[in-house]
Amino acid sequence: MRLGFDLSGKRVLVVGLARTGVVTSLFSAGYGAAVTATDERPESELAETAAQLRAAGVKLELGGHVDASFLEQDLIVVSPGVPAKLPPLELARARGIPVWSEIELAWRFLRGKLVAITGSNGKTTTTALLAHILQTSNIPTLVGGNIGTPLLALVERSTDPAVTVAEISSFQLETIDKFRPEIGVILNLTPDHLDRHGTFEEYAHAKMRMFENQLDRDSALLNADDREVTERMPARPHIFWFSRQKRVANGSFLRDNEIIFRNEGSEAVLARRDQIPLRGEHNVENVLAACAAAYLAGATPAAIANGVKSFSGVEHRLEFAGEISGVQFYNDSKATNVDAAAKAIEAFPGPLVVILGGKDKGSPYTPLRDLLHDRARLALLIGEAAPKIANDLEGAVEIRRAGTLERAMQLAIETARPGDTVLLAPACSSFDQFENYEQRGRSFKALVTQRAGQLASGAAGAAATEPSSADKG
Ligand code: UMA
Repeated sequence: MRLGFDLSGKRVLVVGLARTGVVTSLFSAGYGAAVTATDERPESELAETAAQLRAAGVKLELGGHVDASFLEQDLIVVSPGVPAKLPPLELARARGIPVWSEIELAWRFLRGKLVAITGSNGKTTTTALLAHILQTSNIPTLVGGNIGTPLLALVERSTDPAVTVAEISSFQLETIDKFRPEIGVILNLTPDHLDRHGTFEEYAHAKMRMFENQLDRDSALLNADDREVTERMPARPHIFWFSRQKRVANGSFLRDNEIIFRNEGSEAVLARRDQIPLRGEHNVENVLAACAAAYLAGATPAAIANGVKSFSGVEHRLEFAGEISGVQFYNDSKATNVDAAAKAIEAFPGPLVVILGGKDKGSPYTPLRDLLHDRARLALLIGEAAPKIANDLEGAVEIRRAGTLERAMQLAIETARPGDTVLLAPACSSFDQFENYEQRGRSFKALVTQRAGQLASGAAGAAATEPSSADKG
């Protein structure tokens, strides 16, 4: 039974007007709240959104935030991209006004079971895989959160027998209150978003808030191989583990080729390792987590195996983008931190040409040194973070500053030899040069397609101009 929240007649301020803020404003207005929505961007950049919201009766404050408005509210809902410590939010908190993330509000309205997945890396793949397994099991499934669709957008479609699979970020967890998933999953904890959270400890604290309201009857599924996770094991929920390295008493693990789930002495075989269609050892962990969560959410072993086998992967995650003259191109634009980039590089034996860079997030790039030294013939650097990356990688691998993705692709194509792999695994966010990592990934793929097309038309052109043997005679 969810807590609910009566929005009718309440004054609600929505901060940030991208995907989350628009859905939150319309949802709150639809439930009878008096909604004000604010964004630091000016109306000229938000024309369509502004028209849509005004039509729904939402009052707008654009081109900056007005402190006084933050103090005249019953509830403030912030978008994930809005810093939780924004000064007017602190003023509101000091007045006792609740500041919630959108997932808090959504949780109060969502019907059915919530499986929430967090971690530094693998969230999107695990969320998509779990949703796919549950769909394969004919369990009514909704999927959303950090993966792209705000959870509030799922509320109207949620039903009591449904399972909502939610990818949850540290930004979203920073401002929860009573948010409580029936099944909470944490995949791993490595430094990320330090530019926002300040320290690893603060970041890890935000992530572990996922479990803070869970009750004895809820489940927490944790990575037994990650010390940063095991050290922070929550006290209250029923604990399950997943492990690639050991056989756990309660949870999922590998035994030879089998993925086993064990609980209080009884065992089930959920799938086989050789059925996993994804590259990389890190994906074995994601599959172990998704299989265990699916089993806990009611999927049968047969359906889990079918779901694993038939999963086609996630866009921008070790996504094959094409082949040009014997060189394969892979798009891992979603590798927006150092650990994700390391896992992507580890998934290929080499030789690699790796494209790195973008907006720095505050972590050192030195953990990539050995991997690049062993597997890469060249690192091509783009974006704002290039000087710091060059400094951190100096001497480990040949480095060239490419500046833009276009130039990096040109250099990659010139340098790579047949059998090589060109990998976009930036280890940075994209916001210095792109709207988001999706746009960066799509640009990469478009460049591959474009270049392949040029070569094909060049070859066709050459064939067309080459005289036939009859002509030669
Ligand atoms: N803004 C302000 N004031 C501020 C700061 C920002 O008004 O002080 C405004 C911006 O001008 C902009 C809006 O706030 O209009 C930005 O909101 P947002 O960044 O939260 O954008 P959404 O489209 O709502 O996307 C968010 C998540 N974004 C972030 O966490 C940065 C999306 O995750 C998520 O898919 C979406 O909600 C739906 O839940 C993206 C992401 O990059 C994929 N996530 C990070 C990651 O995965 O590493 C955590």
